[in-house]
Amino acid sequence: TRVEGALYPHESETREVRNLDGIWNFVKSDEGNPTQGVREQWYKDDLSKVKTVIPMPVPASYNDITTDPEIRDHVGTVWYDRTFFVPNSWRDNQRVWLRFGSVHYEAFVWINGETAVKHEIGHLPFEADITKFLKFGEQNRITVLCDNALIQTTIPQGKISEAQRDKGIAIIQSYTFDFFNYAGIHRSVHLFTTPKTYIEDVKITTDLKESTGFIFYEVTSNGDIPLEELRVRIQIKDKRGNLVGKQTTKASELKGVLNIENVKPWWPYLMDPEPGYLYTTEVYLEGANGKLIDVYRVKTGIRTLTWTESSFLINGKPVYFRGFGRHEDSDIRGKGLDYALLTRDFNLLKWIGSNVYRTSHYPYSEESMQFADEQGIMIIDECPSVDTENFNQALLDKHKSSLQQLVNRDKNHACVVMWSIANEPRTNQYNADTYFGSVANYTRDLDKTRPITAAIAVPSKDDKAGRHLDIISFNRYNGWYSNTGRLDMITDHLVEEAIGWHKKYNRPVLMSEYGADTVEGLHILPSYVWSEEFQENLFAKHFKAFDTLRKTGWFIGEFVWNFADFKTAQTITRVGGNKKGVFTRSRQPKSVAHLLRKRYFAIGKEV
Ligand code: GCB
Repeated sequence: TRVEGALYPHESETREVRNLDGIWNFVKSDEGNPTQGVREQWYKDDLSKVKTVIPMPVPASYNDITTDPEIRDHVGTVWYDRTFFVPNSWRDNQRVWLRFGSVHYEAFVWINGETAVKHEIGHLPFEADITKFLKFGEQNRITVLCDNALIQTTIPQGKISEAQRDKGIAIIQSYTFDFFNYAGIHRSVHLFTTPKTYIEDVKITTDLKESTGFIFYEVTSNGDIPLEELRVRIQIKDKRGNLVGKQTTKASELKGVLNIENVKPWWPYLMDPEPGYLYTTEVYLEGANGKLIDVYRVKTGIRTLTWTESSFLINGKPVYFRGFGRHEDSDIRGKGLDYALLTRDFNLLKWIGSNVYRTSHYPYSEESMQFADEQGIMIIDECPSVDTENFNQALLDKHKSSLQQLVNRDKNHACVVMWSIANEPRTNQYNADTYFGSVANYTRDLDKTRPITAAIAVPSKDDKAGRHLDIISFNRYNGWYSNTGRLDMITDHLVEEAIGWHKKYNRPVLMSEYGADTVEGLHILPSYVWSEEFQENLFAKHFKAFDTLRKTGWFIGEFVWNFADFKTAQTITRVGGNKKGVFTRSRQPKSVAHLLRKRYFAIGKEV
């Protein structure tokens, strides 16, 4: 099976990388006519020759860039194109690849009018060898069709319907999940080169024994040179660039293990004075005669993960998670990758003393995963399945595919400490047991080194999926959705529910969501829903329950919903979006942030 986009495009002495980010041309199909452009072959020439184009930034969601509601709320297909130059120097003896970090939800890509690659499921990378479509030493054209429609067999699910509107029919996209269905070319577009025979994948796992670290590596190559004529030379460098380990395999054997003496393990933030310590694994693919063929470097954090019926340990030490559910979301850019935002968010995570977040409710950018490795922020890595219902085979296949692509992409990240296979699936429904048994086992086959969880919202007594998980995560909005405004109905309910989960499944338990919508600057005393006072009081009642639960030994973490305010579909329960952020959408603290900061640092100091 083809390894889809397994390696992030890093440059090396055998690889060049070029970025196609910038302003592209953009046009949307007419409403209700998503196949128009394909039928009329818009990809055969510049889009500007068939339609009036507007400028559109890449990476970004297209929704909030213009002032046109028809673009913000568009359902169906949109088109992008641009030209780029390919130098003569790329002509010989190499492959040229095209790689997208993410296009939501489905993408078709043409190069100079020829089909180059297709991909379904947002938030995941895809790539293709486009050498044969290119004109070297000349200008080339790339055309992208992007479809945002969600139906019952997409991940996540949605529904499309028609409704009457003034002068015609409207296409309505509905979905039950609570974040705006932003669409477009969300992450960077890269062109990169590799030699004809190249490193296709590198898989790294690590282990520790006293002061020795172990790096297990497995390299996959692809290309014309037969495996018998290939070997790999591995070099491990420490953070300062000193060589601390090396090894050359026998021909045709592209795997092995290296020992690192006096190892510096990868630790989460506040568990070590130097959290996020990374080595570099340098992979040299060589001919049997030692001739250099391809080079790729992977950052490697050396750490172990272990889990029992009551605990989760990193490097043998129990971990208590102080975290957040988050979103990739900000004004104007929507879900578009933005380095300024990314850096600000990590600064805030560290300011508040957090050691973890869940990538609710889809995979986040590869750039953010690299950041988390370096900062020692742990990640519960979630696939894009949210609010799943009406379980069926087509959905199951796609759900598995999303996990296969996710594990493939993120397997080498030290920051990833758990896979989350779903958020709030309807696990009380018929078939949920076999469906999630299948998804969990499939994920475990892909990676046995990390535990599996899912964020569940049905009451524990009705749940049919938890027995397939290693760690139970539950979402509950005491004082908000249940017993709204009743601060006196939070602590005991929460303690009882957590105990219920542990009793039913005998697994470690964490709370993956709790919170209250809060309008920044709204003050009401005594505290009242939507006010900053209410958010603070509601958090304090949760803290009381968490402190009781922590004494049990099996309660392993608390995750606020949400890190920051974010945009949702238009509804009467959301004023300008979901306001459960501890930070505003522009990343400034609400008053609860200071309260949470005291708690997260106090707990962080205990370890
Ligand atoms: C949930 C969902 C999350 C929502 C949140 C809310 O349970 O998992 O996506 O945003 O509740 O605020 O309603």
